[in-house]
Amino acid sequence: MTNIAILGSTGSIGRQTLDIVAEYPTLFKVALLVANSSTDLLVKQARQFLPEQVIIARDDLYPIVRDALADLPIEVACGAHAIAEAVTRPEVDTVVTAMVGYSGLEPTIAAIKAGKTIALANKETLVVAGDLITRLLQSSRSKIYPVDSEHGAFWQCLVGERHEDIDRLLLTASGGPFRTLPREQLATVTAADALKHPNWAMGAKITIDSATMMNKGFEMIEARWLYDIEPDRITIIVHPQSIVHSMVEFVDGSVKAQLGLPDMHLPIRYALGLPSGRLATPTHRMTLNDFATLTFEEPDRAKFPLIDVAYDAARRGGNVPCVMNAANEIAVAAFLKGDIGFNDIHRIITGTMSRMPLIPEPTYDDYVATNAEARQIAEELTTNN
Ligand code: MN3
Repeated sequence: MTNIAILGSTGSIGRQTLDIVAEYPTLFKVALLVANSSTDLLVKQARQFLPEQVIIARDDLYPIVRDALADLPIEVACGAHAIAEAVTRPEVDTVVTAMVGYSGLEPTIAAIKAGKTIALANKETLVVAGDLITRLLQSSRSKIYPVDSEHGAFWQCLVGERHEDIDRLLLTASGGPFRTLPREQLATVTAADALKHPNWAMGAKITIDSATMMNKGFEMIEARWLYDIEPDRITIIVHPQSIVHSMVEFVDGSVKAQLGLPDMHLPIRYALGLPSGRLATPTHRMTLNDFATLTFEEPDRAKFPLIDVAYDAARRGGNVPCVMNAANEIAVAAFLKGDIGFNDIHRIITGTMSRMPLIPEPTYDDYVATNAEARQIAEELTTNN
């Protein structure tokens, strides 16, 4: 029996993780549920899965959750520090990090230091501080298993392979909702347009990241740290059907691909099965006849300039990807509110990156300070628009 902590249980990945827990009641038990602000769903999940502890991140919502669970023997807490403490408790084996953005960093570090297994859905953790996380993993018995479909695909393609036999990683991308839209029209698209993802049902933030293709830049950086491959050996390929979840090309010219339906339950199930093996399921079979045509194309780097911004940030390293991530969080939130246009996201990110000094080898405190400062600059660029 594996005891699971789910950080971000009311979001898309969190809810699908609970589907898997319910599917295998003899394998998994929920030890901890954490949500940012969705109190009703958090309470409902707590009543169904009966964890030892429930945490609501926002302090002001604490009384609502506490009162709603008062009749049950569930400990209720609030705030970021409670989350970082809870993931280190002995009753937790695996931490599913499915919260949004920078907030994933602190609890992930705490969980690694405590030797927990991490099922990593919060890619921003590796974007912001991949070097720090990698160093911490080297001095811990903690393991990171990726929940992202592309990185789960790399994992599966690399089973039984030697690191020196990898030539490059081929990172597939759906291309998002604006793949075929003429570039001139991007200036006037709305948040509602951007939220219509063609293949994947996801949360709002990652869906906008997918529309700008910042998400693919993040995933390139995530892969760089997970698989110890330089950014220039990771190639983004647009594959609109999202059936090939990613590929690895080896030094002999052979390419391995992992295929599956575009359903996040698959990579979550695979990550939760590691390191033992795959979790059998009667559902989710793919009929290849339904996908007789699989197509691949180059990403349009002029239309989606954040791809090159991400490669540039990855090559420069240090605190640069942290700055990029912070500015992106501010810009995406402003775009979702309708305060800025789609192309302003790129303007705010590059504007923030040009104003922030490089710290080549940041400490954890440097990352905290960089994140705060970059957010402030990005806010200024958002309002002076
Ligand atoms: Mn992905």
